[in-house]
Amino acid sequence: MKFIKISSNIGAMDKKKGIELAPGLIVKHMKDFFLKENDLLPIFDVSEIDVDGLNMQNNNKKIFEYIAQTDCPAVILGGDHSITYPCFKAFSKKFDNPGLIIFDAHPDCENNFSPPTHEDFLKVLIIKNHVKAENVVLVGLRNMHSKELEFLKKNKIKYFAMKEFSCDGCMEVSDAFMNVSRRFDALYLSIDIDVVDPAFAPGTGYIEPGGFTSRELLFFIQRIRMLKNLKMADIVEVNPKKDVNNITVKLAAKIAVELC
Ligand SMILES: [Mn+2]
Repeated sequence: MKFIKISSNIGAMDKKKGIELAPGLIVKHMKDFFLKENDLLPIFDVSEIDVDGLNMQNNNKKIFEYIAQTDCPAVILGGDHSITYPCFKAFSKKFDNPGLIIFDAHPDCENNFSPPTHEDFLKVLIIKNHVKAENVVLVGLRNMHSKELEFLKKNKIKYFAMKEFSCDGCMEVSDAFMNVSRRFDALYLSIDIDVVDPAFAPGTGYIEPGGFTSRELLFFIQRIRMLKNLKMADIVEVNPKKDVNNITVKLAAKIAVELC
């Protein structure tokens, strides 16, 4: 599998310090895993998009151009969640009916900044027609502003809130989002590490109690990995500066290895 490091923290505003360290450390810890859980060797090569961290527009342009020229499949290691904006924008130009499944505690539809930050990249992707609202699936939501909820409802965006998993069980709810994800010509998977409970992933900017266990997220990833239409993925919002004993970095590395 091809891995692309994007050491960008510029879209995380006041939460940014430390995020730029994540891609390098994730790759370092990917080497700790001997085999994947399906007993196969994890085989990967790593490249990097050179971002300066000063000008977001320049960064986004560089990222867009790089991803536009990248053959799928590929996994992107961020970086804050705003990188999904140029990545998906480039991805969407490659396929007829691209879909986006996002694991996140938040819907990231708060504002409408230009260029978008990690709090509103999804809203801007939708408003600017880089993705059809009906081709977006959100999983693991548990903290959103009322105006974000309104945006999700108005645009009929499919979402599976954290509460549904405790009521109906992981298997049942994951069957539902797997059925939707299968319909697209090409699927982009975006994983904000804060979808995991802070007990399992403390190294991130927004601590949101009541999330998935690391095993639950791995179960979902291993299922999505089997989808033939999965073409690109990203792992974002890991902050080694806020981590405890590398728990979060190692979880991100394990997710990356399972995506190989
Ligand atoms: Mn988030």
